[in-house]
Amino acid sequence: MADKVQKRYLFPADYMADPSVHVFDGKLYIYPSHDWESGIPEDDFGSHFDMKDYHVLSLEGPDPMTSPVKDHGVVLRREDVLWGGRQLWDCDVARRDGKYYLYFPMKDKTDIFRFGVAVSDSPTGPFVPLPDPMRGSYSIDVCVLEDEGEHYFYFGGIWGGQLQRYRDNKALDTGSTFPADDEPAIPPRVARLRGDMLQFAEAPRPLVILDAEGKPLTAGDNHRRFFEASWVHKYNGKYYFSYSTGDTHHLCYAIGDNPYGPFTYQGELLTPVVGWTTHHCIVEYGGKWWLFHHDSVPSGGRTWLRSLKVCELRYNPDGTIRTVEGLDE
Ligand code: FUB
Repeated sequence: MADKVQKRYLFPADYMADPSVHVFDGKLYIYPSHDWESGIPEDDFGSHFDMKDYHVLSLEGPDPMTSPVKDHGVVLRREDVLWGGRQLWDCDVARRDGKYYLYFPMKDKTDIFRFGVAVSDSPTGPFVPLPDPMRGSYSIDVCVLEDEGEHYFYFGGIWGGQLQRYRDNKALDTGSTFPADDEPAIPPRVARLRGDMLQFAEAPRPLVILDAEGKPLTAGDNHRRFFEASWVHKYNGKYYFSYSTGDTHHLCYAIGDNPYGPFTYQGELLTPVVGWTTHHCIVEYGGKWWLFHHDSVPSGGRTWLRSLKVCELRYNPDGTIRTVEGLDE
């Protein structure tokens, strides 16, 4: 049974999606994708998500449900990225030694998703991109977890996110290959970042999600298996990996004992919203936990024009998350 909770549309002035949220020096910053009406027809590759820049938003007060939200304007443009082609999708920002690193997926000039890094002295940018993508990077949807002095980079997304084109970090000669329904699902990936934050410190590893019997979720289990939208947070010493199931539209989560996993599937944290995609992040702020996500209600269901939302997230005494109802009525 899902909880019906009060939600707030955070930024009605524009269409934004895929929120990554961090609290730096006590202030809450939102790093979203910036949707717009490109006119590109909808397809299974996500061509209609043709985003061309990023903005940074900040919360100007203590309460995500009521405090004003400030737009700091454009902080990175498609044309600033020398190696890039199109589609600036879900980004994230991390801080180390007073510098801020914006990680973003973008298709290169051959239409292959890579990750870029852009650097700033401020959490509100502007961010200056490096001339080349991160070495060995592929696919989409980044989340960076800072944990005990290290930074862990989680990524991946199937279908339009191209993760099915890779095995053991190498592009398959055969192109896209999906496992059979009874085989383990395609896993998201995790890699520790180097101390300079600009490259992976190690080859990306598969992040395995297990069922209650300790078996990896299978590719045919599409109400539970990973599709895209990784996020990791820590609660009471445990690591929570949350993600979207894509074509079945659930936001789910799994719990592990360390940043690499394995993680054991727990359940749904947000039921399907209006719009094909569902994408979120979870953050503690002001002594409460918050779920930031998006839906397509304000655009009348146009799935490529999404709006940012927030609501409180509650835990049960045993550390499981109470499911939030995605529809408001
Ligand atoms: O915003 C483009 C894509 O839609 C994201 O990368 C996915 O997670 C989905 O929200």
